[in-house]
Amino acid sequence: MRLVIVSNRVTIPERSEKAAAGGLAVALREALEKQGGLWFGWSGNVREATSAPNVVERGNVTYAVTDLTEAERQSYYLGFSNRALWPLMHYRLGLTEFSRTDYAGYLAVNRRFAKALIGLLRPDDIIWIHDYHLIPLAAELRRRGVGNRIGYFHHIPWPPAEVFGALPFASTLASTVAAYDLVGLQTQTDVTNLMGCLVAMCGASINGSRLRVGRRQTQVQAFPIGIDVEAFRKLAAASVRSATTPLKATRQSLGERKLVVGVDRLDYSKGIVQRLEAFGQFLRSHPDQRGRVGLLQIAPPSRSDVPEYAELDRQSDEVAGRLNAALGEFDWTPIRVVKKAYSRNALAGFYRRAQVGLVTPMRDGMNLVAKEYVAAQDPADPGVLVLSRFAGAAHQMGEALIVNPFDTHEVAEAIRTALAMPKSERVRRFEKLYDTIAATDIGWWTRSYLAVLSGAAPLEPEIVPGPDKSVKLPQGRSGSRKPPQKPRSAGGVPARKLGPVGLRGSAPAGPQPRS
Ligand code: GDG
Repeated sequence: MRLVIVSNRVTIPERSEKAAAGGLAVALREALEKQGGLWFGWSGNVREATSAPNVVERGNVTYAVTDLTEAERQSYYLGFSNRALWPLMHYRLGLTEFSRTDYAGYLAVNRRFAKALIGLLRPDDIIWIHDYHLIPLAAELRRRGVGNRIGYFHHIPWPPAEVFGALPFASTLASTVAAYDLVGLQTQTDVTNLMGCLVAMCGASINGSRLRVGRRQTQVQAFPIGIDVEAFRKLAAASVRSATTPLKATRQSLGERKLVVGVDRLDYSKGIVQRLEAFGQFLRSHPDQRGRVGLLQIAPPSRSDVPEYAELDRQSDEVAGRLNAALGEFDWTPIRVVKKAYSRNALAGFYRRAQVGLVTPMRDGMNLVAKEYVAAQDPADPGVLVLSRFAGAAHQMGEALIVNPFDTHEVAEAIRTALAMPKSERVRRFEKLYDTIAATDIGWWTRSYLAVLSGAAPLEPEIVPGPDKSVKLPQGRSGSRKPPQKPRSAGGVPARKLGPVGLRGSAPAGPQPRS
């Protein structure tokens, strides 16, 4: 039985590993290589006209990628996904830009992906769809008669109904969630919010972790994503002996000085500007620390075609420049912001060298950097994690110094507390954090999710509701509700019930997140 993963962006790996800046990409590649199967999605390329997917084999993984037209990239990716859904899901209504053309493009690409995927599916495939770009994909597959088990994992937060409801057509989009057999979210808070949206907007009823809309039943559950803890621990331990350029140069340039590290895509959800301000506040409140500690912020650029990201790029330069000018010395630069991606080896080395890991997103689904920082520490002399209470990771990692990223003074004081923390206390906190992330690592996450998906309740021959009649979409895509069709299976083969996918472990093992 094959595993089929679908995600917005698929990078066909080169023979040699390259630096990758996306948490989703890093996590999924690790998961699929262990399991084997098919990975379908956007190639990242833009073409005048789209054609059949390009299929490439790499070991036990088949990659099937399709290009987007420029109009699709604008509406589906940059527009609806990244200017409407991303800010909305991160509770940033002020940044949410809705356009009907973008929404129509988003639905159209999901339809096109569904059509292309159907040609590649086998009747007993188990399908795992990832992230907010593809929320309506299962509804499109079901509409075309796909009866396979289909799961969805939502990597980013899901906001409460009061926030989600600000999106035009919110109830239409929410209703498509009911096409899945299993919906995974990062935390119990996200589960509660999603269920609240479906109850308020689609008249769903809830029975424990099951949600019923019409005749369809969907399991909704938290699966906090993890990292490959053991691999990261080894990388970091090896970095101590590394003679490669960035690490050697860091050792030389820092000398005895302490290091605070931040690693994030350049994204407004990550709180980078607020973090720089907090570090400046820490140096103002504790002048004795000037010259003794520096902040290294690694921030590879991301989505730079979206205006809000270009603005963040400018703003972070401005704030770092202002603070360095006000607080620096001729032989000491307090803040270094480096806007490029480093290898995983180099990152592991930066984490290991840093006395403080500063992970202060304004809102984050999970945040893998928090887990990577802990995995990279020297167990005999570990650093301290300062973690935003609004990161999903805070639900599991209560032994970090938990802060409110909106409170500059609180973050500044947490940096001071972390730098001054006695070794015994650092070791105590580290050991608990390490145990937690090791028990819920990437292998646990994949096994737990797939065990539940493969054992989900039998599918019902039901087509989820189509878009509202009232919805008038541009380009003649009115989305009028069609009568339910008789389900067909993919490729004309009769759909049949699926058994377990033969994965190790049963559902769901290991510690559950604290809510
Ligand atoms: C989404 C959700 C959720 C960063 N810079 C470099 C680099 N990275 C890697 C990190 C980490 C990953 O990127 C970032 O992961 P995050 O979890 O922090 O954030 P998102 O990219 O926003 O991911 C998030 C995640 O999905 C998984 O579900 O946790 O909440 O927003 O692995 O190390 N990697 C390399 N060079 C860099 O310069 N090699």
